[in-house]
Amino acid sequence: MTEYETILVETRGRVGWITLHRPEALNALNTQLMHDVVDAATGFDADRGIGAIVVTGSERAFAAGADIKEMEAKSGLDMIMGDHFGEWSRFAAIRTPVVAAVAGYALGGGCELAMMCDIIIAADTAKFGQPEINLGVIPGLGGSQRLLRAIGYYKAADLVLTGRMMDAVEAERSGLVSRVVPAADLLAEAGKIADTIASKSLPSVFAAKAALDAAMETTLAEGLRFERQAFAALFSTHDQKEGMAAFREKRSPDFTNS
Ligand code: CO8
Repeated sequence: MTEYETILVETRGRVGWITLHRPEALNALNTQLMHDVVDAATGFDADRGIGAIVVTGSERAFAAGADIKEMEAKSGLDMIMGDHFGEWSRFAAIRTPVVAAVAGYALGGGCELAMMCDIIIAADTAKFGQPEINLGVIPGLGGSQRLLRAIGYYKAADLVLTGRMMDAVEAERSGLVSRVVPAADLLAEAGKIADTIASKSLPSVFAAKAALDAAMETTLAEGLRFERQAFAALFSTHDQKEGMAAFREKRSPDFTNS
């Protein structure tokens, strides 16, 4: 397994784990960390032995945002030409479902990274926010777009315009967080969810994620068309026949990802 500078990576069964590891900076997302996460995630995505990915941080911070010290002296042109955003969209585009396991701070780019994942499990210690306005900027990795789609205009505007943080309970109530668990159970719960996803048939998991993504990005009519075609296409897989036969025979399916 590749050694990285800013993350820890391991495989547990069919789940790939990425742990952000810049403790000196509360896992702030610098360029190296972006390269490392994108490389590890796309590597897992290309591996048929992996059916789900977990991204997590430390007890104190999932990630406290993009690295302010790295960005501070840059010009607007530097930000555009350095393509500080582009590589993260490769992470957002991977086929494999990603579970974000969030404890502590998920701020700015940290909250945006969590929102590039498919399921957000929060420890009861988690704090979410888009505090960029306090720095004289605005969210730059989806905080004004994905957050609004997740929690609606008025809640998103409250966070983006005031820069305040919301706790795990408010985040779950708002629809940003899938489930809240006691901090001590966070990794075990995230692991269980990832194991469950990884036990399904890969073609149907990829199709489900693609259909959910389509819902975020297209009109209802186009999304419904996409869903219907993807649904029909799965009837040419072995696993559809196996899944339905297993139901009829009252046994667990033996999926072969084919
Ligand atoms: N960048 C760089 N270093 C950071 C960051 C950060 N985002 N957050 C924390 N650190 C560092 C601190 O500077 C400190 O380092 P040092 O000990 O060397 O001074 C260390 O981590 C510990 O932090 P604190 O001492 O501040 O810890 P506290 O417990 O007192 O406070 C907070 C924790 C509240 C999380 C506080 O650190 C904080 O407010 N951090 C900044 C949060 C923030 O504003 N995030 C948004 C950043 S901008 C952004 O994310 C834009 C995203 C889009 C960019 C796309 C291009 C890449």
